[in-house]
Amino acid sequence: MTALRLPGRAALLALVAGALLAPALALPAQAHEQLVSSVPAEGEVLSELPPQIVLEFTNALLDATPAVLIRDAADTTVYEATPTVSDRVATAPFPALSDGTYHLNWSVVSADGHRIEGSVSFELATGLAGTTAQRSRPLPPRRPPGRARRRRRSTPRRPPRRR
Ligand SMILES: [Cu+2]
Repeated sequence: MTALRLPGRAALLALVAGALLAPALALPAQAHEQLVSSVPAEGEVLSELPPQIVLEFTNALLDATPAVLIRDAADTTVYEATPTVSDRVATAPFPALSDGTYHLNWSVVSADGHRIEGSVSFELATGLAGTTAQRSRPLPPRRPPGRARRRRRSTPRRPPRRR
């Protein structure tokens, strides 16, 4: 009958256990749908252009303005598309891009009505020159706009040449 002598401690243990478990139990209810797999995969180095961008999610998607876009290493948008949504999967044609590193940004609405967004980084190493993007290397940092203007302004100040 030792258990009957310790009701206080048992109750305290139950409380502590409950307090520890509560946050863990609350998580699944708050979690949105997620990206399960993608083509290209995160961090993937592709030696061939895949035929399609494929984004697979944990649950069905709503066909509510889904969007994908690809940015190159200079953060220039080189591709934008409205993917086709079918159940848990969104697909879009894969563009003919030059070799380089890219970010694929996606935005879809999951079945619970929440818009979810994410980004997948990948690298193309096909040895081919693409048609959509001309550069395979990131652009050098842009010149401040003042420099070009200054040069243009200095031209009329030059003394006229002798004829
Ligand atoms: Cu959600």
